[in-house]
Amino acid sequence: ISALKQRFADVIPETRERLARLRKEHGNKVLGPITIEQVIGGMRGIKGLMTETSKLDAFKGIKFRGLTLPECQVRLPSAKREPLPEAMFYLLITGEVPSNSDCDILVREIAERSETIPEHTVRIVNSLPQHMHPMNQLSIGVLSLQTESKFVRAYNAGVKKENYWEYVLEDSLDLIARIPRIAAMIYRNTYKDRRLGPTDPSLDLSANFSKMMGFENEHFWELMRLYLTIHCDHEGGNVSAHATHLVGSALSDPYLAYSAGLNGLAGPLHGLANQECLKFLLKLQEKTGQNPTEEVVEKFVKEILASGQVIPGYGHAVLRVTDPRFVCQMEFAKRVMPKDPLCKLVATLYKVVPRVLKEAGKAANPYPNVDAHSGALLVYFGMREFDFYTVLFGVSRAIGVSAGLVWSRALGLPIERPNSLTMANIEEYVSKS
Ligand code: FAM
Repeated sequence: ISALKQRFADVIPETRERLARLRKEHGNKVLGPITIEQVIGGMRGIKGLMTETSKLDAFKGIKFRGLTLPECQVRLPSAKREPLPEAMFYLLITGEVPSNSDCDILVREIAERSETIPEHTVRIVNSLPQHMHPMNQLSIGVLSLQTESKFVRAYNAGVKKENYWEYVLEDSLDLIARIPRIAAMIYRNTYKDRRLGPTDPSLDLSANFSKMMGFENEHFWELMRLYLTIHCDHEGGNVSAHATHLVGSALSDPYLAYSAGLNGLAGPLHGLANQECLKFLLKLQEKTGQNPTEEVVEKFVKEILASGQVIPGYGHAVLRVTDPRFVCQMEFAKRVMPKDPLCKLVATLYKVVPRVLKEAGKAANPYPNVDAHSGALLVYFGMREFDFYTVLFGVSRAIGVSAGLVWSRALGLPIERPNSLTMANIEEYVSKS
């Protein structure tokens, strides 16, 4: 039994007790009102989900098990400097920062699990047409892995509810280990020569993922470690996390559940936004040249706003400060590629856009989000295929949402079934109140 599984098994009883106490002593307390506007408006702000892995703070950004991103960068084990996504999974599952040796065991375990991919998955992914969006290919690939689900086998064999988590954890580890290989196959099939780069069993998930895609630059491996760590989780209400949780609540296995999450991530208002950001940057560069002044950039930004479009990469539904995930990518750029014109353009936009958006007075948050930077970093290393960027996001998000699934099963959370109303129901309620 691995350190991760043992540690998780240790913390489950006390967490179950906490939950039971909360339910028993406070179960009928009211957490907040629900307005009709919220019911119509995408349930914004309704406190209606319990997610253990992370919590978004409007001013500090995402907290993973209580740790801010800068704290994670300092405390999580690394291969060189950036935190390892494997360490993040350990943190999300156990609530504790792993020791270097426990993290190493997990890195090795995931590397071993990544070696085996069913033959039919390889055949299915290789048969997909090149013009199919990489996100659709990823979702199909993940779904095809479902034949391997240990949870399904255990469930059919009648395993007890209190032990579901063990098999969901097994499936999650397999999924996290295998999804990079599927993503790399999609990258090579869609844009390159269909041959995967060689892996090295002594390396971590991010390095091998990069190698399979054909990136041998070790700075790119570091970028992947950072990228896969910072995109993994953003509390429970976002579309990919919520969709995964919802489908998992029907006791669909992690492959079925995450495939659903990926389908949500593929939407332009969610994960696809990062490719929009890069398009915007390239358009700006094309129009204004390599090193435009702040004045020139400001003019361009104002024109975009005047034409009724949004500035991609800026604003957020919850955050009210610069996204710390933007900040750490900007720091990476300053360290690794200080002279890169596209990253400099990102920095110039950062000086200009918040001021312009504040002046315009509409956006609740005029600061950049995670998507404002990632494309420029990837382009620097030669990954210009921006249709693929959301797949990277998907590889990362598997870590957070499967940790969420493991917790949901460990706590025995029930099937999700909110009440829905017709417009007539609401009108009737209003007429009586
Ligand atoms: N540029 C121009 N106007 C903006 C804006 C931006 N970047 N962000 C918000 N606004 C406008 C918004 O369109 C709305 O105008 P209307 O009242 O005319 O509809 C007004 O400001 C109030 O919106 P809000 O309350 O500040 O934002 P929301 O919570 O409704 O929406 C976002 C949040 C992220 C969808 C929105 O800020 C946006 O469209 N940003 C640009 C696209 C983007 O960067 N998406 C990435 C999101 C990312 F975090 C992710 O999920 N991957």
